[in-house]
Amino acid sequence: MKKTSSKAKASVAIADLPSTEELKNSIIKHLHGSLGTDVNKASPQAWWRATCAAVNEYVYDGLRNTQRTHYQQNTRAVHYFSLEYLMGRLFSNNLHNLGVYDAAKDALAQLGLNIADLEDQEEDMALGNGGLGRLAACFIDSMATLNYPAIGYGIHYEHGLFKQEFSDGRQIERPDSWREYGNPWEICRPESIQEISVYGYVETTYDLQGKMKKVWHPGRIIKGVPWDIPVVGYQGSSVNVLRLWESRASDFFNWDVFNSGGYIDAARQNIEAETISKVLYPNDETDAGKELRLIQQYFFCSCSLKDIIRRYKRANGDDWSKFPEQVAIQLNDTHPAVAIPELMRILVDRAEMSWDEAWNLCQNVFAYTNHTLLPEALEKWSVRLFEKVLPRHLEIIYEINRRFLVEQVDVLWPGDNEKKRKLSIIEEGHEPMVRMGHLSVVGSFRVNGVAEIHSELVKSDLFPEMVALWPDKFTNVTNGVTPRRWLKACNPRLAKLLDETIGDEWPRDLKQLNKFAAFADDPAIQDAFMAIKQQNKADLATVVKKLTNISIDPHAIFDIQIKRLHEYKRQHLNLLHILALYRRILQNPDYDMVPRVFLFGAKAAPGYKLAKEIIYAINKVAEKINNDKRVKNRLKVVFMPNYRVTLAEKMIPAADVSEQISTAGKEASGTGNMKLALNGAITVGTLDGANIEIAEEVGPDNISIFGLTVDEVKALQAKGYHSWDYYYQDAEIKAILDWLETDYFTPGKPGELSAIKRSLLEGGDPYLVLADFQSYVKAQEKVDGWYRDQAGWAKKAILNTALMGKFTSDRSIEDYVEKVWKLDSCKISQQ
Ligand code: T68
Repeated sequence: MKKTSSKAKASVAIADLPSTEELKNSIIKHLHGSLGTDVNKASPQAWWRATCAAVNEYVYDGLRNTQRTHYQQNTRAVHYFSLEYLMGRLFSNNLHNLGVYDAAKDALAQLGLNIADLEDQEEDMALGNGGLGRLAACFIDSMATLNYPAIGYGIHYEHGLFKQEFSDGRQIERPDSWREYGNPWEICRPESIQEISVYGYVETTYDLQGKMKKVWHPGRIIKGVPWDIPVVGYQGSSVNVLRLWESRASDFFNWDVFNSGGYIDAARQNIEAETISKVLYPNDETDAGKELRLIQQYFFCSCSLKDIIRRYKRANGDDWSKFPEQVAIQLNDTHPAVAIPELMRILVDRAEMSWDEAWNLCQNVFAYTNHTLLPEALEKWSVRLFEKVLPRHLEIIYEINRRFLVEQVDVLWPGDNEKKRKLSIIEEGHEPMVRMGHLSVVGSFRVNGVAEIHSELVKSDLFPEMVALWPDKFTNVTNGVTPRRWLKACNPRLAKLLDETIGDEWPRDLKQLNKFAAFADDPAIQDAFMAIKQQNKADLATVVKKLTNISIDPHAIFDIQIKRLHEYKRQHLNLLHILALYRRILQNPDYDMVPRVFLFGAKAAPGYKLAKEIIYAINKVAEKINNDKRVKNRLKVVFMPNYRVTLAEKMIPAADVSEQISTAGKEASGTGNMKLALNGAITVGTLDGANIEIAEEVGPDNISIFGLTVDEVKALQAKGYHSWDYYYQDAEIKAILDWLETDYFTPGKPGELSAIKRSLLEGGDPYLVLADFQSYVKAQEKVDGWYRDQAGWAKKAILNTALMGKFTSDRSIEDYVEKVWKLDSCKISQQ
């Protein structure tokens, strides 16, 4: 008899899903048999681990079925190369995707346990900085859900993104040890260990026929140990794998040193090898340029390529001709671009393929996604460093570049040295640099940006000459988010209302949400929708109280800005608006505004001084406002500490207003904007990144747009932007900036908050905060007006949810499949 839990759908990869009773028995079995403890004395940790183990029985079933099917059918697969995966917690995600969340909840309840308490036992898997890393996590969820043969490759960092604490309002970083006591979702695969080389020198040799051969004599050999994390597709579709590499000292190498009496040296080299996967670099949108970072990039690319080739050879032997038919590799930004010369090295030096044949093969395997136009984020490596770490790869890059300049650039622009200088993979100068963006474009068959406008700017502003060379190479794939995590799991109340009104197909077919638009004017649905928002806000108020001891009123507008802290994202513009409101209240005690709670969540890169000053300023202003009786609760400001996926899941369902206020042209796409609108928040935003497409979908009545457009930004900067003019001509701006210099917010310490003013005036206000300020204030006044009409607001909020169907990561993946990967989906057969 087929046994399924009441709610579970027939799944593809997994034959029999457990009933509540079976899950309960399995949890107890694991409590005894895997955890060695008893129901009477088990800690919440032990219960959580036992439940994970019970769930894994089904996950592993799906994993085996998926892997066997892919192997038997010898499918073409995509290999997603990313230095970051911001997974968050996996417990409730896996339960939801398996379709056994309710069964598990009931089973645990019967055991006297609350599932939410167990969820809180799990540390976030924070192996990423922000949008780029979270996008990778959403994508692997979608690839599994849509049954695409796909594998994610990355680094098994021992420490993910730092934990953030505040001390007197200032950010303190603490190490994150997400797997200190082991992680129940990962499987170590010592049978698939790889060894990779770094450092050393290249010898030029000649064979008997006089043919030149380059031999790389590495200085160090490092072992890569793979950890596999099963990626469970929705309703158990496929169970794919995220394979993360951990670095270890090579046994072979240590043995040598050990024998020659160098015990301490061997230990030191062990430590160095293990350093590679120790810690995630906490810099988003900046190029760290550090040796260890380059080694991290090469380490995971080389391990992953060897893994891919091992699997390919198992099916195809030494015949390389089918490689590009079987293998697509997606480079998540330029961080894994060193995979291009590495594959060339393997083909030319190891497989002894001709350069032309190897290059042809390479160019049909790689595709590159660009995530930024910010100059400081465009990766460059000094030639000197490259030569030290990867001497043979540098030679290969030189040869790729030489041929590119001769065979492509000089053919289209004969004798044009300026073009060659601009297009060269090697940037000339005092310190010559390898440009990883150029390398990625030259070595890939497709290049995409992550939102319509961004993809246009990639072509017009970043690589115009490359477009002239290869017009068909460039395309757009607008980002998306998985509705399983970002609606179904994080907002169960709204998910239930949707199930009841439009059916339960929306989590795998988000366009179905369109049907919800028909209810936008229905008073009963409006009431239900607003009641859900109210409950979510009350829940968040409890979290806020617990984390910050600040009391907030769930009836106020919850206005949320959650994202990494960066000048271009303009958290300081938000702060200036808060100060303007505060000042208006002080000047006019009866100032009429809908009470608003401004909530922030953001980590600043540890070395980014101004970003940290902005956090400090927001915290200090918050302290003052929150304790000022004259405000009469019209304003509250909360900076949530340690913003991460798990906190996002609590904040997003409770948002009324979503702040998406980057300088136009700077935010490649944004994905938080999608999550918030999907959960019924109304966006206050600039015409930047995916905001433009969100505005197209929801329509101008349901979004509050402000500020300069990309073209206006360019025109203003071309003509010369003078932020001082705004300071002198706008009394409100002047008063606010001057206020920040006094000791009003930092009693006895004047000047403590002056960094913001300095950057906006002496610093020239590079992100046009002052230019957009009044337009922003008006957009906020519009929102305030809208909120006074609760039925009108409910309609807008409902329409935001209903019209966000485009922004599922399933659609993004289908776009990649069609425009880039050309994959077939593969139905998994059960054994
Ligand atoms: C983000 N980029 C974009 N970078 O800023 C965002 N960078 O607009 C976009 O929606 C998102 O990517 C997904 O496409 C990042 O998150 C990084 O985190 C990063 C990390 C290291 C180095 C450079």
